[in-house]
Amino acid sequence: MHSNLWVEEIHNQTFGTKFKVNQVLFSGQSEFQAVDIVQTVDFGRMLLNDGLVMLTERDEMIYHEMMTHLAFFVHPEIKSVLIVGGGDGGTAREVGRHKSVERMINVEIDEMVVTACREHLPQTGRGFDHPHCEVKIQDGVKYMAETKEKFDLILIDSTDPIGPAAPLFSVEFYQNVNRCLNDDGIVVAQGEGVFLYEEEQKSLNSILKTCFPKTGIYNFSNISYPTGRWSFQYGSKKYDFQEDFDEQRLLASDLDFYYYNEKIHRGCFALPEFQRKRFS
Ligand code: AG3
Repeated sequence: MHSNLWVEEIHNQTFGTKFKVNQVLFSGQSEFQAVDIVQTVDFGRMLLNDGLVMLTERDEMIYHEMMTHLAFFVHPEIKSVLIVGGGDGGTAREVGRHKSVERMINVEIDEMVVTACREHLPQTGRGFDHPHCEVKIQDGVKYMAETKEKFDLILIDSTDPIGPAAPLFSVEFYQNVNRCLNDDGIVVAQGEGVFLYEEEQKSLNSILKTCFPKTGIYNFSNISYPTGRWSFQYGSKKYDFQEDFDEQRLLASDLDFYYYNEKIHRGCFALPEFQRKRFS
């Protein structure tokens, strides 16, 4: 037991989020990034890639539910899902809760993340055990450029646009995403932070607008990411996340959520004025 061990995510050398830690469970350097799993005192186990907080057990449900479930209550029947990134398994776990899903492929570039999470982060790692989930250790950009398969839903569960995830934030990548979506398909992507990531939010939004007729951004709050206010962004060929929300289907569903509900679905699109102006 270390008496004074902390991990700190520093943003821009000016702002930090700090967590007290009991124990380091895994620490490795892959071909792509540093991968650490630590036991925090108050927030369960935590995954960090290159020192950036990817998740904690205490609040990962918020991120993974908000990444996954809105699309499922907008599109009438999602049968095939591709996850790009998501090496911790949390997104696969949430997708696997929907009975309509017949096929789920999770393409993750870094095998070390998958192996370490399966061993040290079963809360999310067990997501990969779903019978329909196929994990491919492969570069998502290359996979997207080469695959002939089409999907109803593509989820881009990436880290920030630095390091291995940088090519995921490009028009070329989203043109391939568009090509691999069925005619009523949807893409949802990790949309960066509301307060400290203005440029990242803007650039992803303009990429999505270039590639899709319908786009949108929605917010959620968590503990773990810098400033605790974060977004997802979607691109869609047919459905609008607000107009085409099937509230009755959500109310009738027997899924039990930690964060997501019908009021959150409607409310998460309400952007503060400073953020709304970014996208006009
Ligand atoms: N994806 C990372 C979200 C961005 C976190 N950024 C940061 N801490 N600066 C999380 C992967 C969860 N499946």
